[in-house]
Amino acid sequence: MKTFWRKLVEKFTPGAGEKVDWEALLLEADLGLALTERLTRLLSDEGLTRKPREAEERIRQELRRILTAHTPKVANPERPEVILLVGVNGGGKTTTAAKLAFLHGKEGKRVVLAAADTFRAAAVEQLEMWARRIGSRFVAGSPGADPASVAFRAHLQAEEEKAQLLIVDTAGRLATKSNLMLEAGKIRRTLAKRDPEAPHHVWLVVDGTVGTNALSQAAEFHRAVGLSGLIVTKLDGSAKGGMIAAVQEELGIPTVFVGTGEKVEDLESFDSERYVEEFFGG
Ligand SMILES: Nc1nc2c(ncn2[C@@H]2O[C@H](COP(=O)(O)OP(=O)(O)OP(=O)(O)O)[C@@H](O)[C@H]2O)c(=O)[nH]1
Ligand SMILES: [Mg+2]
Repeated sequence: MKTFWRKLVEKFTPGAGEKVDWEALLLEADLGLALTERLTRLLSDEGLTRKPREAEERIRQELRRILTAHTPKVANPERPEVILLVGVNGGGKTTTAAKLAFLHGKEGKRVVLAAADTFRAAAVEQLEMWARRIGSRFVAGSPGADPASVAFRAHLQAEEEKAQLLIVDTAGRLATKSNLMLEAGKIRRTLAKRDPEAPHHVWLVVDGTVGTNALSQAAEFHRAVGLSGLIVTKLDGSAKGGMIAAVQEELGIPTVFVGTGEKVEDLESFDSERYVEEFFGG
């Protein structure tokens, strides 16, 4: 996502001394309608629309402010911290589950990976293969089993084994499939029966290359299951990443990690300072 900003500024500046079309530029940077409108109004109110340098600085300031407005929740160390991953097909949930397990495993935590995607046999095998490679514990259900029961059993096992972290991978689903969205809600409620604080995190995994479509995905999943964070994957590709600020602005959901490749180590904690710098071209 490193050089798109300069290209957009060029594209939307008709000529020397002329007005930059900020609205079109910001929309194309995937900042979404609400944030784009607010920023455009701000630039115009402050008389910056014809001053590209100052305008850019003002946008930079505003993005920084939006993105540093959150503080992560601290989990109770007595019980396993539970991460539930949800999202549409192919966003990168299973890969991200493995990446998270690897990251926390490196910190010395005992991690259990649960394959609550009982829809596709290949999905279970995919996670099992990762678990074996990373050295994480692995829990799965039989094909067609209730995903909520897999999550329940995985929590039981994580507690028995005194694991510090349980990561629950789920089947990809479209928000329009109401039965599947209800299923995601059921997984969430079932985990809460084991521990009222669980799941501590419900993170939506979205493919960064889908642009502002990520915003509608986030809105729909948030309505159905309630999200506490966003993981944006495939930022190593053509993604502009503007949706990270858009989702924070419109839904108040912080981005917690970003995926930067297909390898297990290609996951980074979201760093808002770095994000803002890279957004404008590093
Ligand atoms: N380049 C790149 N590829 C990624 C990243 N994260 C995941 N992928 C790839 O995206 C594809 C889909 O990833 P999965 O983890 O299987 O996605 P999923 O959300 O579990 O998919 P379903 O289970 O079908 O819903 C795989 O080929 C991954 O290697 C990333 O950060 N960068
Ligand atoms: Mg998967």
